[in-house]
Amino acid sequence: MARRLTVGAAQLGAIQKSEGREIAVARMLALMEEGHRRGVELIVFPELALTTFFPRHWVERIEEADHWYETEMPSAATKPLFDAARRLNMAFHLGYAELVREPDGTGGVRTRRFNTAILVNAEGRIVLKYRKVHLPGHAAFDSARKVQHLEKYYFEVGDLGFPVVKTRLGRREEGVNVGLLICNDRRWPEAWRVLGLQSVELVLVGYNTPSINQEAKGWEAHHLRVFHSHLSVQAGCYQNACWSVAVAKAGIEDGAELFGHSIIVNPQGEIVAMADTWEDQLVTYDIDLDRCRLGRVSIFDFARHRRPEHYGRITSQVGAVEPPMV
Ligand code: ING
Repeated sequence: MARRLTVGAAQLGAIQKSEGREIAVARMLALMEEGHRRGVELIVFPELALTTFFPRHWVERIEEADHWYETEMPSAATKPLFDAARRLNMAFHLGYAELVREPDGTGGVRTRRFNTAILVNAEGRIVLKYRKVHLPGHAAFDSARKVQHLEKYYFEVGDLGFPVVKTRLGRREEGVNVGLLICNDRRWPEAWRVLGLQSVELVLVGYNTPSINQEAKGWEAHHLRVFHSHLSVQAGCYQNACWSVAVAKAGIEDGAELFGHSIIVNPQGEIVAMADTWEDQLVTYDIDLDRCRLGRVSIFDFARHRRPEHYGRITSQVGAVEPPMV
C-alpha cells in the first residue's frame, strides 16, 4: 500500500517590521486550521516565519537586533503553534532566528545567533533541528545596495551539519526520512547530496527571497528569480530521488519585495503543486513516499553509480581555481 502523507505548503505574505510575532503566529494558526479541514498531516512554514526579514535592516550594535530572535523554543509567542500541533494532530516545520547564550569555556557567556529551522511532530516534540549553513549576502553595511542582505552579520554558519531523521508523520506507523534546508541552501547541490546520502525522502525548505536583484552587480531579468528557485529545488529532488516542500515568505515588507510561488516537487523533479499568490496561501498535496524508490534503484542508485574517488575537489577546495593553459 502506498506510503501517503498529506502535506501543506503554508506560504506567508509580508510581515512588516512593526508587526510582532503574535500577528505572524495568528496567521499561521489560521493556516493550520485550514490545513486540518483539508486533512493536512504536516504543514511547512517559511524561513524566519515569525518576523519580517530583518537582515535587510542594518543596526550598528547587533544587540539592538536581539528582539528578532527566539531565546527558547517553544517561547510564549510560539507555544500556540505547539498546542495546535497536538490539538490538530499535525506536525509542523518552522523557520526562525535562534539566539543561544552558552558558557564560553572561560567562565563567561557567549551569544550565538543562527538562522534555524525545526520539525515538530504531532505530539508537539521537536524531532529535528537545522541551522542554515549557506549564508548569502554580506557581513557589513553595503552602501552600494538598495536593500541590505546582512545574513553574514546576523547569523553564524550552522553547526549541525545536514541531519536526516526517520520520524513518524501522519497516521501511518512507519517513519519518513526527513531533512531540512533553509533558503540559499537550496541552491547548493552539495547540501542536497549530503541529505540524499542519508536516504532522505522529504526535504523541507523555507525561504525569503528578494524578487529583484539588489546586488547592483549586473542585470538579471526578474522572472529568473522564481525560475532559479524552482530549478534548484526540482534538480535537488530529481538528483536525490526525494520530495520537497519549498515555502516562501512573500510580499512587500517595508517596501522590499519577496517572491512567493511556493512549490511541492516530486522525486522526478516535477512541480506537482504551486502557490499562485504572494500572500498567505495553503497549497496541499498527497505525496506518495514510495515514488522515491524508482530513482534509488536505477539512475540514482548511489551505491552502484557514484565514484567518490573522483570527487575530491568538492570537499578539498572552497573557491574555483584556474585551469592549465594547453
Ligand atoms: N535569500 C536568497 C536566496 O538564496 C539570494 C538570497 C537571492 C541569493 C537571489 C541569490 C539570488 O534565496 C536567502 N534568505 O537566502
